[in-house]
Amino acid sequence: MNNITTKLFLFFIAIIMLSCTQEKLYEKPNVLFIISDDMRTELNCYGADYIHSPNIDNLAKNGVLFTNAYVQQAVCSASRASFLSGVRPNTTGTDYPYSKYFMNEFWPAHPMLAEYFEQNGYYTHTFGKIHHGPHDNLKTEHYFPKTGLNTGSYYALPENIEKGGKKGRGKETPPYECADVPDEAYRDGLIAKEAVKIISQQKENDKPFFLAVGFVKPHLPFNAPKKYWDLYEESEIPLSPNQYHPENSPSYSTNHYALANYAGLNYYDSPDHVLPDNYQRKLIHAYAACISFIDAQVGKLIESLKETGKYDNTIIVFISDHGWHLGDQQMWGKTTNFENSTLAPLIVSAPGYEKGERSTRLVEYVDLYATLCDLADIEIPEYTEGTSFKPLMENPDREWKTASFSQFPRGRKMEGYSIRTADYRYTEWRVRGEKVDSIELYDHRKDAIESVNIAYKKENESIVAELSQRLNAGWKDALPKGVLNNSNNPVAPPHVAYVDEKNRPKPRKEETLSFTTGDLNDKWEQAEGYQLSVKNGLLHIDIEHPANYWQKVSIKGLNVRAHKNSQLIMNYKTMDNTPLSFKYIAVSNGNWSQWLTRELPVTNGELKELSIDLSEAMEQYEKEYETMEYITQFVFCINPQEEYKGSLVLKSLTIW
Ligand SMILES: [Ca+2]
Repeated sequence: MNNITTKLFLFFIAIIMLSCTQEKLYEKPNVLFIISDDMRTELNCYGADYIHSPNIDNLAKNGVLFTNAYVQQAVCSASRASFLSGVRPNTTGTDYPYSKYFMNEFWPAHPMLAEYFEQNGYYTHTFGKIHHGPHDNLKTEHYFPKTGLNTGSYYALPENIEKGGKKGRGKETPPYECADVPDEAYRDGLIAKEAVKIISQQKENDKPFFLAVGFVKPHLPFNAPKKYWDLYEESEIPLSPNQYHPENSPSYSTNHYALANYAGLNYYDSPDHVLPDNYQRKLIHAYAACISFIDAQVGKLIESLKETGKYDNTIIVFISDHGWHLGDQQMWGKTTNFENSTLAPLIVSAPGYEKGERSTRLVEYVDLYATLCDLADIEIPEYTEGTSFKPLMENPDREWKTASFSQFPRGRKMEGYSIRTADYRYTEWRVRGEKVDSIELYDHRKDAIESVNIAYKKENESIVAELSQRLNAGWKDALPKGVLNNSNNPVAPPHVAYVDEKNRPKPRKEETLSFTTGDLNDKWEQAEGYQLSVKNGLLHIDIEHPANYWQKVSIKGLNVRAHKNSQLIMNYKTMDNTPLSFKYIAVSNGNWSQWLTRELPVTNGELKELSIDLSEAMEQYEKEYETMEYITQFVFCINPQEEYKGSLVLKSLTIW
């Protein structure tokens, strides 16, 4: 080659290389991030062989299924705030719902996953339930149908829609529904439909895309079209092998509010707190139908990726936000530190990585942020507190984290911190983050269903000491060999619920509630143990059984300006001359202070007026949170817990 030919040759090589580099930009992988709600690993590919989940099973065949993926806090808001931001609950400061600190300080300074991909050149669009609550605050394009087709309810059957009233669900509506309706009669069908529409538009888009699709099932109520119920024979549905509160475990390790929010049987309807077998089968059948319903929606998304020609270059992630107790440990619900709540599905299919593999290594949902960045070759922000598990996508059996971490509060004063190692789950329930109130230990080699707490057995002293040390050393101490995490985030202040001030109506000077119709004002809500009814303009509050959960009778949607002379005035009578004690809390912006008690004089069936000075409640509140500007909710119980007989009758109630 002479000199000119060489130069020309090099020039053409350079052009080709340049165009390759440009091509490369557009070859960034797309991301389809699918989130289900309250779905534990009850999937066929996870070994629940009675479940019909062909589409998610296929996804697992094309990717890596993680058998030991744990959420950091088993409730929608805290879990989502954590994995969508890439930091842990003590950094987000979000328990339930989203916190003021998270919304006003953390989020504005740290992009959530979809926003971060947008900042890195991606087209982003989110659908359905991604965050918990603040949909309007999402910075990306977002689609969220309020209800299914032609209904104003969580339900599709006319009788359930009617029973649901304004709230759409509640004490009058069943915890499940089987309706012969199309998928789009429920929100998830509409969410899938809209996502398919946007996926098909990506054919023309030369930008890579990040689409997050959040389905709202199998969250209660377990409503699904009949065709998904028909996949199951109810008599063949397996029941939990572990239906009792774990032996030697503190009473607060479980809780029982979820089914009590609906009609039908719950924890208190049976002397041993275990539901009858046929009702358990019905509930699990309904949950399974919801899983198959979601599976079909996942199938639609993947099919449309294939039709659009984007499937081969798309990372697909399938997760939930936490697990669920299906009758396990006497529970139907979440919000615990047990395996049933904290273990959740995680399947990742990514072009160029392992297919059809399972990894038994411990991973955490907080790792998702870093992992997706890593797989898409986007810089992982240094403040994130997860670890990219891309190395497990290449080699699912390699050594990895030595522990995963979860936590759950009980009220504002106690929190359980839990560590899961390959062999054990160990939990410390701490009061005010310091004094340990109780501990739990389960040996997963012998007791995978967590049925007996063995923390107090003499022979376990040394393993308890070791696990306590590891729990207190924290997550940085459990990272894979050679992995460093340089995050140094401040510990968030105590949870103060976020309220969008833009949507707040002008506060009132006082609010008087009276009961002139047969309908309970939509402000009232009774929790487990209470029955509310209106007779001749009087509200009867009857205690049916003792209840250990904090929420009793609640008056919501108040908007009364608080001041130093604020009072609650009750026009009431007592029945049967049973002395009543009245325990109450004034609530502002979702924050509660401590319970205060007032004795209610017996009235021998005559109506009397009683004023309760709210200044002490306000002082308590202000000690813990902030200046109380409004009373937004009032919560009370009568004769709580052990002495539970009695009825209170109200003619009117005024807060000013
Ligand atoms: Ca959830």
